[in-house]
Amino acid sequence: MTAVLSPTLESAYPDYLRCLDAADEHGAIDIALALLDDGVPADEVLLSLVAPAQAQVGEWWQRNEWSVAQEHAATHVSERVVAAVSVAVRPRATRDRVVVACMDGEWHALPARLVSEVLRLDGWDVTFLGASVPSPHLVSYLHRHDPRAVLLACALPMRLPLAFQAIEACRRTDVPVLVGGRGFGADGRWASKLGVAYATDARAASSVLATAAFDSASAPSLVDDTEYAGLVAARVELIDLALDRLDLSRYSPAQVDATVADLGYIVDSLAAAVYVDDATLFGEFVGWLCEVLDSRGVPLHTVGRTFDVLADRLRDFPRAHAFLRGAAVS
Ligand code: B12
Repeated sequence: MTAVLSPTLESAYPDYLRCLDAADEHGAIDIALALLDDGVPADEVLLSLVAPAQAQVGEWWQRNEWSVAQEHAATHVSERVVAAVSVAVRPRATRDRVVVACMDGEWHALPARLVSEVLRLDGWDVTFLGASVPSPHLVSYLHRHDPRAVLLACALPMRLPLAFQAIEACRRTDVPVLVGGRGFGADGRWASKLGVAYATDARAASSVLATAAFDSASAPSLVDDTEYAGLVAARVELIDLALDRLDLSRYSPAQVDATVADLGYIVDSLAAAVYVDDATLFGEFVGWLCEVLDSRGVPLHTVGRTFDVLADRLRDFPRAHAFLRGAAVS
């Protein structure tokens, strides 16, 4: 990924990536603090150094150039950098209280954390609840603290139906909801389908929060969810069916586990695409899946065969059937 950075940041960026690669926590913190000393604003350090470096980490993992362990080590370093920047700057809250949370099942806490810190720098009094907050607990927290708004993060499009449930649960507390994260699509198009206010990043979130009545929600434009409900009900059966048709005799136990997980992602992404009635959600997922599998030496014809098996079973599911038939496996 090519990040567009100011000259000072530009020269620091490769060194920062090297620190992530070496899991060099102190080196990475030194780089971030030196940038602050040089007058680079803290939000710039968070959004133009830490955030693109994390996206780069994701691409290395996606292409199988980095292991999960390397990604975890790098993410830990970035978390420490965010904490160090936050301690160094210590902004004072001058604006209302807002709550930032990852929806249930969402483990990408760092993006939401970056958003929280940048909002703090902009004067908001932020409570960051972290990863995977179960909706009932979030709701009771909102009842108790009655913030100006709750910001919900979703990083994976396949989780959109669950995101909508979390949004609806929060709305019943009368606390305005603002969402963000890659899960809502690059341009937030699936947030508009769900009829919820969306911000592309933390700076945009701050502007939206400053707008009165930003969550005067438009109605969601979801088609009837009978087909989605049918897919959810058939989830286990679909995974079993696809597993039956694969020749797993030469797979190691770890490969079988990974295959089961991938089949779960396929069914969940298909169901999410049906939910928002958008073939591009499934198409983007398939592009990502093919890159992940191809870089790990999995022959892509197995994906094509799996889609045939699922499409055959899902003849009575018009949208799911069309999305499977329209998916380009390459
Ligand atoms: C670190 C990481 C993890 C860590 C997270 C740890 C942590 N403490 O956060 C762990 C190991 C848990 C993880 C798990 C998984 N991950 Co992951 N992960 C990443 C990675 C490398 C970095 C995340 C990050 O910090 N990004 C940096 C932030 C700043 O980027 P950002 O999301 O664009 O955020 C900006 C905006 O979107 C916005 N924003 C974000 N959130 C919010 C919220 C609000 C309210 C607002 C207003 C704005 C906003 O503002 C941010 C700042 O500008 C990303 C790569 C990537 N491109 O992000 C993959 C990535 C998101 N993960 C991915 C995947 C597939 C997974 C797993 C499914 C992997 C697996 N097989 O288990 C699981 C799912 C776990 C789950 N159920 O949540 C894929 C998603 C692919 C896709 N097309 O859906 C990615 C893109 C990697 C890749 N290139 O393939 N992951």
